[in-house]
Amino acid sequence: MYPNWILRRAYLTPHRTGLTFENESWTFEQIKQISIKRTYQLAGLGINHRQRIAVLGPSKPSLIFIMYACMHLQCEMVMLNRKLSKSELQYQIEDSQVEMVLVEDEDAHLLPANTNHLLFSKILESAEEAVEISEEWPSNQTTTIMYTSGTTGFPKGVRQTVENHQSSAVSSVLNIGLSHDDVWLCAVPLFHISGFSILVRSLLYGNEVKLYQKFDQDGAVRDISEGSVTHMSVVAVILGRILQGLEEKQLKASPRFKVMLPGGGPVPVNYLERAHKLGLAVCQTYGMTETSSQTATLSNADALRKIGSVGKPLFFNQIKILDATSPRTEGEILIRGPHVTPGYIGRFAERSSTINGWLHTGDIGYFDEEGYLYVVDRRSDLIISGGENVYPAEVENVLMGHPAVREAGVCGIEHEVWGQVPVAFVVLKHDVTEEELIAFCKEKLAKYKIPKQFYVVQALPRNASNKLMRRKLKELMN
Ligand code: S0N
Ligand code: AMP
Ligand code: MG
Ligand code: MG
Ligand code: MG
Repeated sequence: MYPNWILRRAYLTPHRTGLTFENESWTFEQIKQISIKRTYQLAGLGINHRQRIAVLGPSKPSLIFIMYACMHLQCEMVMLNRKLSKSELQYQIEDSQVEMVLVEDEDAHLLPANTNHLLFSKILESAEEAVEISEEWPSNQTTTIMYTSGTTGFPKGVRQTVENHQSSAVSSVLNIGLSHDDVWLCAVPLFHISGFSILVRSLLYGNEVKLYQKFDQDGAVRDISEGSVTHMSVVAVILGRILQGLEEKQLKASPRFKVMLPGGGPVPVNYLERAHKLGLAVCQTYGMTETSSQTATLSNADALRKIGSVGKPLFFNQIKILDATSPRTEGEILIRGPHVTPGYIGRFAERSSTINGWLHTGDIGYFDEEGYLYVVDRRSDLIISGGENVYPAEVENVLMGHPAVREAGVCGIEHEVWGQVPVAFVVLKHDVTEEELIAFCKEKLAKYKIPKQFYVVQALPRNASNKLMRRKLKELMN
């Protein structure tokens, strides 16, 4: 058993600020009081202990208080990505068999018709029913479920347990440190582990979270240069915008600023070099939904000497390269440790997430002679656009549903703004315009998954067993 993080934190440091948003802030005691009130209101509306429910809303304190109420109720929270299309949300709601979606009013229009849901406004005006709130949580209890794409084109719901989150937070701090007067800027979505893990670290260490509803270049540049924040988690696109902002305004990071944590995909080495010139300590990290955030992170001291590396495995976990017997041999990255998911839910519930305890990531990397990990290629065919995953199979499945499309192949190309974007290659049955295909995709896919270019081709590259060779698609562009 582990302590209920919210109650324990409020007990230890009730008066310390835990959260700020725009011009408001909340102490840990206030966070506890509000989250308990929401717990009783949810109970009043018939939400029971240990139910599986989904949450959907913009990154605002209201969402955090509802999530903490769900944690008091020991519910399994399915974290819905608000950029998804209705049909993608429908899939996750059905696959997870949630009993209810708790949704911020302004996001209600995102839900598919006939979804069982409760608006936040309804929860806030509901009568309270006092229920018991446990002081302790079982370590293997599922706290959150986050969907991540799969090679089959069907997203998988990944379980993240109390132990997964807690060991991840402890490992993080053993490496990069965190003290109670630090302030972690959260401008990445709370529905991703990049954002949610910032909350968990704050509850465990008692530091403040400064929450942005969405990333804001001017605000972040101000916070970093003035020293009102000390830590920030970013993806490459966000880091790029911060560097540009600092450079244009000829500002440097405040000496109070400690760590910029870029992850979720590769980070251009040029960004890392520019960051160091601006006095911005950058610790590249490698992590994923299945590991409840970081699994290897470069430490501050090594940041320049080992530029391009994602560092060493964090304290509690092991990383090895499949079949590698010497340094610099590339192979699939395997991970083992208390932060690795115990498995999936829904249609993938029977599929094991590990083999002999090792998570096979599909990512390719190597260790150097000193034991520093380098990630050289991402898992199978995954495209990462601005930190959001696009699985080619998912887009291909949608395109093949169009009556004019006989075959479809999707791959990623480099992109100035987003790092990578998807492009599509189609073999047609009859004529169709690009506009029609885009409109069709819009119905079914999040915007960032819609191919930026369409190429009509005579045939797709396939191997002897008729399998699509996505790596060869790019050759058809000329
Ligand atoms: C980069 C972000 C902020 C861009 O969003 P922005 O600027 O707010 O755009 P919008 O105003 O919403 O929309 C404007 C137009 O741009 C399109 N668009 C938006 N985002 C994308 C995108 N990603 N790709 C392509 N297009 C995009 C919109 O559709 C809109 O188009 P038009 O104008 O045509 O309507 C935003 O994308 C963002 O927040 N990205 C980050 C997401 C993220 O956090 N990913 C990480 C997921 N991975 C993990 O969580 C595991 C790794 C991890 O844990 C980690 C990761 C990072 C750092 C630390 C950790 C850790 O280990 O702790
Ligand atoms: P997600 O499923 O959204 O959690 O994305 C995790 C995936 O992002 C990993 O499996 C990698 O493919 C990729 N990734 C994360 N961090 C890095 C990094 N530092 N360098 C390269 N790829 C990364
Ligand atoms: Mg994933
Ligand atoms: Mg946005
Ligand atoms: Mg991702």
